[in-house]
Amino acid sequence: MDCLFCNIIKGEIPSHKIYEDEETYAFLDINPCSRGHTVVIPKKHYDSFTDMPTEDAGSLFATVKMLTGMIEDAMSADGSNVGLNNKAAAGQLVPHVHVHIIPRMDGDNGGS
Ligand code: DGP
Repeated sequence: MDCLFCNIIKGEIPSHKIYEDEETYAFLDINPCSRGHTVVIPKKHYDSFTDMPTEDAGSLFATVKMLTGMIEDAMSADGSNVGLNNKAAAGQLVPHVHVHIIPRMDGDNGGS
């Protein structure tokens, strides 16, 4: 199966890597909503969040939680949107589960 995010993990498509461990990989979004917008993915392929075993969702969100704090510190952000689009009907464009971390500043007007 040809998956864009699996190919990013394998290094076949370049990415700006933020973090990697045995189970997860994080990189800057190619179309950022704000500076530091990061995408966190499991290394195991699942099309959608609801396809994931709870244990793998747990390790994904452990990485998301750690990185959210680190990214806020690095960007001097006041907060973050942390979100996941589950399946195409909800706006999921890439069918490999992923979580967005979008740093926010007080009064930034929703990134617009
Ligand atoms: P979603 O709509 O939740 O499926 O978001 C997919 C995100 O993935 C979107 O914000 C842009 C990002 N993206 C898509 N293709 C690439 C790519 O080749 N490289 C990087 N860094 N990000 C990508």
